[in-house]
Parts: sequence; C-alpha cells; structure tokens
Amino acid sequence: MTGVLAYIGLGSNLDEPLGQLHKALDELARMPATSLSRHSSFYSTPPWGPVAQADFVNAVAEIRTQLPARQLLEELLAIEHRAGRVRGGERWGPRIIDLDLLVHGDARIDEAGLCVPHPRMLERAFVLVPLAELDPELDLPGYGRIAGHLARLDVGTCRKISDATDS
Ligand code: A4P
Ligand code: MG
Repeated sequence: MTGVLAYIGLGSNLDEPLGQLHKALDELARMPATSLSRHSSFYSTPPWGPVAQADFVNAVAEIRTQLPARQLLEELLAIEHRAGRVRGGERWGPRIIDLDLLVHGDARIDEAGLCVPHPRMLERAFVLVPLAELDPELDLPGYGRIAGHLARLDVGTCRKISDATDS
C-alpha cells in the first residue's frame, strides 16, 4: 500500500487497560485505506501529570495510511468513542482509551484541534520509549532525532509487560 507511515500512541488506565489496547489495535487494523504494520511492546507506566490515578498501559502502533491527518484523527476519535470513552472529564484524568496521532509522515500541522507531531510527546517517556522501540532513528518532523529527546527523560519509569509483535 502506498501512503505514509504514521505512529499512534495508545494509553489506558480503566476497565482492563491491556484488553482495551488490544481492542484498539484491532480497530486500527480495520480503518479504511490503512494497514497496521506492527506495534511496540506494552508498558506499565506511572501516571504523568497532576492527577493521582491508576498506572497506565501504553504502547505505540505503526500504520501505513492513505488517510489525510485530519481524517485519521477523526477515525481515532471514533474508535475512542466506540470503546465508551466519555469526554468532558478532568484533563489528564483516567481514561478507557486515548489514541494520539503522534507522527504522520513528514507532516507538520498546527491547526485548531490538530497538532502533529503531537506537541506533548517530547516530555513523555510513556510515548517516546515505545516509539523508539519501533524506530530508534526516527526523525520527528521539526524536532529532530528521537534519541536526543529520549536522553532527557526518565525511561526507567516504563516497565515492559509484554513483547512487541508484527501484525
Ligand atoms: N488533538 C490535537 N492534535 C492531536 C493529535 N495529534 N492527536 C486534539 C490526538 N488528538 C489531538 O484530546 C483532546 C483533543 O486534542 C482531541 O479532541 C483532538 O482534537 P485528549 O486526548 O482528550 O487530550 P487531553 O487528555 O485533554 O490532553 P493530552 O495532552 O492529549 O493528554 P493525554 O496525553 O491524553 O493525557 N500517564 C501515563 N503514564 N500514560 C498516559 O497515557 N495519559 C494522560 C492523558 C495523562 N497521564 C498519562 C497518560
Ligand atoms: Mg488524546
């Protein structure tokens, strides 16, 4: 399939997080004009941010897609919605599933409701550790090599709970 390589960050800390991630990966594989190439290992990660809450399970999926970024984001929001995610809760609070569009080819987008690469990923070991597992040489459009960003984070907080697989 032609199209671009894109990376999706997955996170959950409610209602059997590991099962939620598997379900979301199945849904990513069924998106139109898209194939799921592979995904990272699954990691147990302490909650990031000001809200005291349960640990998360996080992972990153690599897809090849012909969908433009905006349409891909809409697909991701629809998957979150079908999983039962209700928006309007506390910012950075607990969630059934969170799907973030991290990277979309070499796109740099800063529009209302769509920012790519995802602006907060650079501060988050729970995103960069699984992403670097998929491509340690990745160049983040506008931000440079992933390795330089990873070096500034406490990667020891991410505990691998299952191995990566090819899909
Ligand atoms: N949006 C804009 N650009 C994007 C993009 N590239 N990908 C908009 C996805 N969404 C994008 O999303 C709010 C809106 O952002 C979307 O409707 C979309 O139009 P959201 O997921 O509800 O965002 P949020 O929760 O308010 O903020 P943010 O910064 O995305 O928070 P997170 O990352 O969702 O924070 N700790 C650990 N260990 N692991 C986690 O996964 N997650 C959170 C939630 C807090 N702590 C965590 C984790
Ligand atoms: Mg999100």
